[in-house]
Amino acid sequence: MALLFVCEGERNEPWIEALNHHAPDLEVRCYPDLGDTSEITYALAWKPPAGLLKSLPNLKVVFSLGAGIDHLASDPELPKDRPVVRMIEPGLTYGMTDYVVMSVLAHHRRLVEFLALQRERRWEMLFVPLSSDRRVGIMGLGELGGHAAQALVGLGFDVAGWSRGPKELSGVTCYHGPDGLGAFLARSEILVCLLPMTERTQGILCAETFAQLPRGAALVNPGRGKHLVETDLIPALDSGQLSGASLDVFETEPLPEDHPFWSDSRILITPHIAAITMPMTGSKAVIDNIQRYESGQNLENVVDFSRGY
Ligand code: NDP
Ligand code: OXD
Repeated sequence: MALLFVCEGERNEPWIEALNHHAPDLEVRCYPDLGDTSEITYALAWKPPAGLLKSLPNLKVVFSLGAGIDHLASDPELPKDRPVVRMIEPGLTYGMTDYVVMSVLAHHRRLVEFLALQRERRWEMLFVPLSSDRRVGIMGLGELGGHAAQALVGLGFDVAGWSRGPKELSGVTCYHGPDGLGAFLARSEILVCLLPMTERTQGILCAETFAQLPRGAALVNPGRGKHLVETDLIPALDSGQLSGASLDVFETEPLPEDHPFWSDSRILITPHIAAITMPMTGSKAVIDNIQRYESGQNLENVVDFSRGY
């Protein structure tokens, strides 16, 4: 039994060390050094080359190195008869909550405007409402959205969330489904997108959606670049319908040098680092699941391809 680690651009050593910390007897191979492919039973992957996973004849389970699985689903040859497990681990969950709290506070406290005033050496006391008077809306109340929502409730914000099916979360006003979207948007002064990328969620952050938000709302998108119709953002900012945006993900990554978002001071940009899977805690999640599987128990966090996440 061997586990194949595939992640372009990531250093392999911390992962080999962490996987072997939790499973000293596990043989870890790193792409492209496959060796005898018939010995590979598990893969832990981020954006594997198309067709690679299909070429492993005895693969039992595919583990996604990330919470999202669009990087696997885009492989037309992904072996869907094998379970695909998405990553849920504290590094991602707490990292994302940090990012969401930071971004919501930045928009709530008008950080971009204060920074502009500082550059002009102007002392101007812009009004900032209480957090309890600020309505934040989180699209996606799963592992990441749910945790971030609870943290914002803890800071006193008036938080709502929107999910596919009905949900109950302490202190959070919950909406769901296409029928709940309008009422959810109408109250979201700061809109955070933590949806997975699916056929239904692609392009959901568009002019039609922005028009349903309160005027001057802010957008925070750490979900996926394709959630946002990028050509709709600057017109919404120019018209005043949106006041600002924090974007961590983009249709094309890295964001091309000549992209208009770079030079727009109303847009705060981070390079897809809102949350990162940590080797030690991420490996533990994988090894725990392998041990569960090997002892005949059900795997946790298996992707349901019929709903796309
Ligand atoms: P989950 O699968 O745990 O949660 C997804 C949530 O979205 C669920 O609440 C689900 O509803 C809801 N949802 C899905 N489809 C719809 C729909 N059509 N309409 C309404 N709600 C919908 O995912 P995670 O929270 O773990 O991760 C979310 C995403 O965050 C990832 O897929 C990834 O794209 C992104 N991400 C980005 C990172 C970054 O660094 N920028 C890092 C990690 C993740 P329900 O509860 O009813 O199923
Ligand atoms: C993820 C990501 O999906 O980092 O985990 O984007």
